[in-house]
Amino acid sequence: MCLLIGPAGVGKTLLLKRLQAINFLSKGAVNGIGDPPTTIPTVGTNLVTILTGQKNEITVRELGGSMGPIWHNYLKDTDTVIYMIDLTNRLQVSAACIQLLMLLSHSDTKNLPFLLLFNKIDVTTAMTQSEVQSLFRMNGILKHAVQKINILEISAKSGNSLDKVVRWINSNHKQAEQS
Ligand SMILES: Nc1nc2c(ncn2[C@@H]2O[C@H](COP(=O)(O)OP(=O)(O)OP(=O)(O)O)[C@@H](O)[C@H]2O)c(=O)[nH]1
Ligand SMILES: [Mg+2]
Repeated sequence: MCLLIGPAGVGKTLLLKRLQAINFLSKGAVNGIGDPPTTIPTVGTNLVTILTGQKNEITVRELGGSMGPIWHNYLKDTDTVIYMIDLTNRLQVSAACIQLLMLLSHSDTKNLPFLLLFNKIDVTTAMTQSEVQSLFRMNGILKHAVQKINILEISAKSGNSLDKVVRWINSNHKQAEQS
């Protein structure tokens, strides 16, 4: 199972709705993706199954932003972690950074592939690469982390790069689970 974490309002539920509604395996799927469906803040967790290959389905568990402090209770069945950050929310940066560092330093995550998602790149006031670099000290975080970390800039609203998210989930998912 893939665990999707991040502070409140970063776009986790919208991402899952998009991944469920759109088949990103077929070329050109992102064209005409349509208006984003409405979301409400997630209470507890939100379990969603998405198609990641012609015959592959993977379950993703969103932990609502308010569940932040107890994320470690959900690591047991987790084989990949996605951490989402809102590029438009500068007030949330320090909390997001602390939570990310706690996740990366927890002993139970040391063998788990990590995907860092910077969401809402469709917004013109979104933080730029260099702002992210200085506010989050990304180089330092990546240098000291033991996990394999990939980074994507996406828009759950416009659909930008969501196909890459699906591919990442699929290729980092542990097939051994079933055997
Ligand atoms: N402009 C823009 N808005 C987005 C994007 N992704 C999500 N949103 C909006 O951000 C708000 C919060 O989205 P949610 O998906 O509910 O956020 P969440 O991370 O699930 O929040 P919690 O469940 O409370 O932790 C909604 O109004 C979304 O429409 C994006 O890529 N661009
Ligand atoms: Mg949610």
